[in-house]
Amino acid sequence: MTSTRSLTVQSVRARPVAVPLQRPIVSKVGLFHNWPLILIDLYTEEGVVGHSYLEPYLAVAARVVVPLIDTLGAAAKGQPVAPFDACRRGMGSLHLLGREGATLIALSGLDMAAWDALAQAAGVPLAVYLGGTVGPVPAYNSNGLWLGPSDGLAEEAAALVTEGNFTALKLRLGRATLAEDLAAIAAVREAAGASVKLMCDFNQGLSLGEALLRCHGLDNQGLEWFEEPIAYDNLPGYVQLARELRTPVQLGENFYGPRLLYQAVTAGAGDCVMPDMMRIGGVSGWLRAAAIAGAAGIPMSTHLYPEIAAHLMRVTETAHWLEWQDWANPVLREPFLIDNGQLIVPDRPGQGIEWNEEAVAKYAVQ
Ligand code: SMN
Ligand code: MG
Repeated sequence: MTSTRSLTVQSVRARPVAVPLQRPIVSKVGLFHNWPLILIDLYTEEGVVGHSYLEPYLAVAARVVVPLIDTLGAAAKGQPVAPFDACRRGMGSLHLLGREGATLIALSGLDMAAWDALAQAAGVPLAVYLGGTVGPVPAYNSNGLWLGPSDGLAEEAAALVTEGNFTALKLRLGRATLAEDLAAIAAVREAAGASVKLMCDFNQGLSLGEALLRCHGLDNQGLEWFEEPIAYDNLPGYVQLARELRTPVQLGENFYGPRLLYQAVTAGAGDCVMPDMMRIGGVSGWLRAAAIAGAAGIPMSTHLYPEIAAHLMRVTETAHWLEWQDWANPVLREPFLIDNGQLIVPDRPGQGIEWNEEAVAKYAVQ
């Protein structure tokens, strides 16, 4: 007996775009004026089209990731839309290229589109399809406060709070001196209000020795967390930082797959985790990672991808903070809404995203 709700893959389309950023990213991972996205559409024989996007940081990444998506999509033609099966098959076919990097990024993009298609076919929001409900998700505004000149921080902090009545902001740290980091925190607090929570992100910019000095120097600042002070895969270094510091140590946006999260959690390398959808393995990878974090009692936050991440936070046992960035808004027909510092999961089938095709044509990358 075949289920009336089963879906079959017909084809996959992946289109690179580069959207303008309202506030350029000035960070230890690079300077960006535009933000590249890869828009994925998964067409099914039943007429449902699953959507997802990837944020590969570098425009050049599309040259590697798009052909991988095309290859996986062609191989999936005629197969049921079954993300866990597709993940196993995809890994099996691509493992010779390695299980991480572009391989997992391409698989994650297809995985998110597949879950979107399934929830759409069921006629319910993804959060509901996964056994949860739609509603608000506590978010912090991560749209600014980069490592640019510090004299602009106060004004920007005030504007970032106002954008959605936010109660929490992320500030990038790791300036030349401890005094400069302390001054940046003071300027943001003064402008945003003392009650606003501050996450801080070093983007792996410090050596272990520098991180120990800098983070001890900032440990009395009441920051929400120290994110990625050192290279993401230096787990012994993270163990030491987490042991020595009172401020929670946050990492995870660079974990490729749930196994790396498992290794970090079991090693005690950090106090909280924040997987990234394109590296953890899409929705399937997130669900597996969330089970590990939940069993360990480790708070789990999101990294980028606020729309699909919001659905997942509604079903994540140790859900902590959603990272809000509006960077995909220019190509979304109906951007998600923020209300009182919370991202509202819309009551629409699937993930709830459709492309604004005029904008997609405008920002297309050839
Ligand atoms: C970040 C994200 C995207 C670009 C640069 C830096 C950062 C974060 O690591 O966590 O938001
Ligand atoms: Mg980060």
